[in-house]
Amino acid sequence: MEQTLVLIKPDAVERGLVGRIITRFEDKNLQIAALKQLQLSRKMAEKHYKEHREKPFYGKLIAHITSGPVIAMIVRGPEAVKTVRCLIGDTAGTIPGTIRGDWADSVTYNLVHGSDSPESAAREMNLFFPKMEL
Ligand code: IDP
Ligand code: MG
Repeated sequence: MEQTLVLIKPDAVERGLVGRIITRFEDKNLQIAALKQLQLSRKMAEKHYKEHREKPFYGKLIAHITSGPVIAMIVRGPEAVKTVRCLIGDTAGTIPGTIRGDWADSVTYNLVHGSDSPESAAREMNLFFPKMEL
């Protein structure tokens, strides 16, 4: 079984989409192995998104992810990294039937984060759930 990190971003929490987003993962028979709500500090946000620090949208990205509470989850199942990314959809939210494709407001307010590889998943799970035995 593989594990991956999912963040339900502040726009989704604000819009009351938490339950419906979790249901998308559960409907695909993925398990929620850990879950917590937290407010990201700037330092934590910068660590999480460090690969984007030179990008033109970086400032907006950090401002958004620190703007309110997020839900952090470890999602578990066969090929969890890939399956979660498929359920989330593309970054811009152009694919109907995916979480972003159905509900995202824009590329900045695209509701949810999913790790992009098993290596990223390991790093991100350790960042958000440092004391858990993964
Ligand atoms: P991903 O979340 O689909 O993996 P990344 O390329 O890793 O997409 O970018 C991280 C986050 O940064 C995206 O989810 C999105 O919120 C934001 N982002 C990415 N590209 C753009 C852009 O071109 N304009 C504004 N925000 C962007
Ligand atoms: Mg990414």
